[in-house]
Amino acid sequence: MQRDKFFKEEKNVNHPNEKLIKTHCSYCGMQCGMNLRVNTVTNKIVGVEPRYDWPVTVGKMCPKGVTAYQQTNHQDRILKPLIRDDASLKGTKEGFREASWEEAYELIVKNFKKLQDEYGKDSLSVFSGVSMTNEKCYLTGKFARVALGTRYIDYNGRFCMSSAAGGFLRSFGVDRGSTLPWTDIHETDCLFIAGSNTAECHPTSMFRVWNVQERGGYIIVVDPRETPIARRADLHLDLKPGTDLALANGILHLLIENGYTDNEFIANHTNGFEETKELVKEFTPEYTSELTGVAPEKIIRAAEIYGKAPNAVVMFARGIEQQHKGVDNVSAYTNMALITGKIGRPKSGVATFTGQGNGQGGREHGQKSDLLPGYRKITNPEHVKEVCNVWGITPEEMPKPGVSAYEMFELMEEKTIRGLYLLCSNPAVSAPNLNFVRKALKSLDFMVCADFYLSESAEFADVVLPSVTWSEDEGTVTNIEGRIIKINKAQEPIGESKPDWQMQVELAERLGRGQYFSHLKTAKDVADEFRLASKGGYADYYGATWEKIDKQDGVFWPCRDEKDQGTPHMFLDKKFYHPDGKAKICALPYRPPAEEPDQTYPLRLTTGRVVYHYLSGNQTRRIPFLRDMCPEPYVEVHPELAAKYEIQHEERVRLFTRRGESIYKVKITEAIRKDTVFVPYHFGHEESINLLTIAALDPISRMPEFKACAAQIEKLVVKKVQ
Ligand SMILES: Nc1nc2c(c(=O)[nH]1)N[C@H]1C(S)=C(S)[C@@H](COP(=O)(O)OP(=O)(O)OC[C@H]3O[C@@H](n4cnc5c(=O)[nH]c(N)nc54)[C@H](O)[C@@H]3O)O[C@H]1N2
Ligand SMILES: Nc1nc2c(c(=O)[nH]1)N[C@H]1C(S)=C(S)[C@@H](COP(=O)(O)OP(=O)(O)OC[C@H]3O[C@@H](n4cnc5c(=O)[nH]c(N)nc54)[C@H](O)[C@@H]3O)O[C@H]1N2
Ligand code: SF4
Ligand SMILES: [Mo]
Repeated sequence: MQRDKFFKEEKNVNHPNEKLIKTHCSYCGMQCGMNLRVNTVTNKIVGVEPRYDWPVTVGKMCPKGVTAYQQTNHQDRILKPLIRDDASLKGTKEGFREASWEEAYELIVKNFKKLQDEYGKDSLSVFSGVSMTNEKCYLTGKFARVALGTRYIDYNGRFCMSSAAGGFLRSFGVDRGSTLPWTDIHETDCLFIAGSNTAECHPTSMFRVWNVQERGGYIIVVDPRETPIARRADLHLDLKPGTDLALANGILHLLIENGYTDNEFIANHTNGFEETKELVKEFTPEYTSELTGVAPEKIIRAAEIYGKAPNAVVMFARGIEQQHKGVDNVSAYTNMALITGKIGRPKSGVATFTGQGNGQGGREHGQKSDLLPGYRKITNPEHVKEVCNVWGITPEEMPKPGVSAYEMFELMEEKTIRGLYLLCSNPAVSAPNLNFVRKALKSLDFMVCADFYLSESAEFADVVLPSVTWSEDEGTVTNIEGRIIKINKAQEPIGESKPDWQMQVELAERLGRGQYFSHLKTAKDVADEFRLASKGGYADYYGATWEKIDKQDGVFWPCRDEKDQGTPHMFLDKKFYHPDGKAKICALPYRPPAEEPDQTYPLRLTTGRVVYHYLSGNQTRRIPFLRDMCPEPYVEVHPELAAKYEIQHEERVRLFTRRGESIYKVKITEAIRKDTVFVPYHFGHEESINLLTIAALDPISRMPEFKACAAQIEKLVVKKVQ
């Protein structure tokens, strides 16, 4: 029977006063299919149901997804613009008053103009995020470069996907997070998963993961913690944080030694094999074990399973990417697929678990300091010309490349950057080395923050603009697979909130740049211009019309024209995107984490997520069920380490590094290495683990090393009351 899935609105027969709006979850890169339930009398969202007709997640959702609808009409929504008159209250929640849009815009324009007149165009900056649609991400890049005319724009993907992007660009010449569709994954023979807490962070991938085992295949997990996926895996390589490059080289060594290479594939489709072979020679199981702390037998077994598997997928996430050698880690694990030829065919390949909802599309279309729409380079005159043709500016008017996210804070602190337009990110929680970052935000002359809830970062703003949640606007996002999908509007914006693209158009007009923006009256107008701007770039979305997306259950990029149905599998023709059509096998010498444990800081601190919260927690800490399930952060400590420090389960301890300190409840668990502690990062103010993390940046991706630094624990001294 032909299923009729091409209409957007369904009548909800179980609830006569409701309609269903087909859409996807607001949170992670899985972008699970859901129907939002909308009351047809009040026209408000009242609930959610999973979508079984969505091929990627087939009716699965996680605790965040099933409660995501509660964000829209939440009591904490900002309903009108907020202005703070007393700058001395910056850094607190205090001192905001409601204002009209006109007053807020006037104040922003006055201050932005004043700063640019006095200190030049580049005194302003834009810091954005990728929980937004492609259209909004695209327009944010144009807003920075055409409306503000500044070079300083970057975004939170710098803390998220930038190392994966850098590694894929180097290995393949193209950065699409997955070389194959998710609907292939359960049919492979081996999943090699490094640095991904899949069960908590991409939970709706798990039915495919377990299915691999059920079909007789193998799961190998690389993680310093015994996460839920590691617990049931066939092999858990419990390495020391920050040592992945050594492990990958050790596995490459064995794959080569034991004859698992595909020599024909190597000869015809790759470069760099001989140097790599030479480099990994010294990474014997014993030497690799010494560096990583993983038993040699486990390394041998991992190479054997991966090597023998007819099909295999190498997967990874932030555990390997958020290191100051994240790009090298990505290329090193990618080498496994390249030397064995397990890529460019169904059921085999390489994939990163894309983090944010639009972590893929949001990095392709101009929010990054050096990129323009369609993944074009701002340093390439041809690329600049192509985008200028769409924007209607001259190449001379295009700003130069800026700097990465963390480096923007450095420029704020030294007063090179004096104004900030922040949207869709909460860096006062999520950036590393927070004592410094908060100081940088405080030192700004003028700051605007667009958000739908007052975030910890909004507390530093002079003006807060009420944006809408994902359910009050429409557009596309690109999911974990590289599939462009459609987000539909379920409800009108509440209060006076507006979508970000609309604010940017209205601000551009008031900044005297209306000629480049005024034609954009709907999200669809932005979409049409955006597709055109991506046309001809390698992330080409031109053929991905909303109609086609609806009809095909999404469209994989590149999709170059009306006839093109998109590209679910990359490299089927064995053509990579480097000029010679070959992939690069990279020879990558091992280097340790930026900060190794020593006498004063003998422990390794690593950070990450729990299933109940999302990123900085500004959204999920407000949802009662999620807050109840995980009300506060904690530090995971192995029983032997706890015994050594004489600390008990649930006792509060001081955790500190060279950069900062905080107090956490202890969670004693055998699921962590004895030399490592872990803290989830979803909490604000004095609870933020980023007060302690290190801003050691990867030389290529400029990704901070969130996953490894040196730390120490101390019992709290209880002062006796006199
Ligand atoms: N519940 C939930 N889901 C989410 C998110 C969320 O905030 N909450 N965020 C989304 C986003 S934006 C992202 S980026 C993804 C992140 O998804 P993941 O990368 O899976 O999540 P993390 O918890 O950051 O880290 C993954 C694992 O890396 C391990 N790890 C730490 N150090 C190392 C190391 O040196 N090497 C290796 N191999 N592993 C290490 C940690 O123990 C952890 O289990 O999740 C997405 N999904
Ligand atoms: N220690 C440590 N730190 C980390 C990480 C880690 O593993 N460890 N992971 C890093 C990673 S992978 C990531 S992705 C970052 C994420 O860190 P952030 O960028 O801070 O992520 P969010 O909490 O999603 O912040 C988004 C903010 O924008 C708002 N928002 C959501 N949608 C919209 C919208 O459409 N428009 C507007 N204007 N606002 C919106 C939300 O309410 C929220 O306040 O954190 C990084 N920081
Ligand atoms: S897995 Fe990700 S996209 Fe799916 S419901 Fe959970 S948070 Fe939403
Ligand atoms: Mo992320």
